[in-house]
Amino acid sequence: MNKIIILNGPNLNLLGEREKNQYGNFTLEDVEKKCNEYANKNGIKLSMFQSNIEGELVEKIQTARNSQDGLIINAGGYTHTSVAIHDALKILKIPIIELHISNIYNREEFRHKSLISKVAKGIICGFGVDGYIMSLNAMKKFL
Ligand code: CA2
Repeated sequence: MNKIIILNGPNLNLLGEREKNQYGNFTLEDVEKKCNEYANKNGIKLSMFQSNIEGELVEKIQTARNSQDGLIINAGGYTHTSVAIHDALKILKIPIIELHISNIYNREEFRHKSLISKVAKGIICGFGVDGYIMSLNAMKKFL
């Protein structure tokens, strides 16, 4: 059974509560439920983890090195700033998918730069929370 981890970065715990026009009505709990349903149907052993703390995300990435077959990351605001997350991801040998709910390229200029893209095998962005299922489907094909 393939093991996949989905990491969510800062503020994604607030999904569905604010900024609904940008990120939609679904809560992170709703998204996790949909992902778990998809994983169960598709024989994937799925883990999901959200943190607002950069170091906690780095630690999860390091742990994934020897325990996961694929990693999907929506690093939130850290996408645009975190050398530490970039460096941790760079060490992994498993496929990485960068995920964003919104299209970061039609938003403010500071969101156009991603430090994750350079180490990702593929990027899914702009499809709302459907992107989570899309990225699991895409990851299945990489494994
Ligand atoms: O579009 C995405 O998925 C983002 O990664 C979301 C981040 C943003 O900083 C990135 O540029 C693009 C923001 C996380 C969600 O922030 C919320 C803030 C308030 C209410 C709900 C979510």
